[in-house]
Amino acid sequence: MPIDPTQPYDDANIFAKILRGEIPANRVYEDEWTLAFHDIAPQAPVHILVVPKGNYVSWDDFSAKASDAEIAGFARAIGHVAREAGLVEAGYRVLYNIGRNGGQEVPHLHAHIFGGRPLGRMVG
Ligand code: IU
Repeated sequence: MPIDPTQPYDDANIFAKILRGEIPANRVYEDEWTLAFHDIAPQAPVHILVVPKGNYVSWDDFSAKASDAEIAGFARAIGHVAREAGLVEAGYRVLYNIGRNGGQEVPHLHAHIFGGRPLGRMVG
């Protein structure tokens, strides 16, 4: 069920629980700002989720409230994870589902990294 992107942050959401270590995830990377783990229902040979550690529901929330260091750390982590997953040469896709129209289901901002096969064009 897609979420309301303007809802207050709910710290009972599944990614908050993963971030607190309350439930397991197949983690691939962690630093001061970011955690990355394999998606539980992969849509491509590589499907990794990258989440900021701060409590942000949507991109709107993150871009308005996160510090420059958090935003830079998150962006660098996405690049690092894609590189470590061996996706740089063949290419990959980074996707954010935001809110109702975007089809977002987990109310903690996350980037999907897809790779490992041709993904097709989404625009143009
Ligand atoms: P969305 O962008 O909010 O629609 O994507 C949520 C993703 O979280 C989706 O790809 C799920 O397979 C994934 N996921 C997960 O990796 N682990 C979980 O426990 C749950 C969802 I719930």
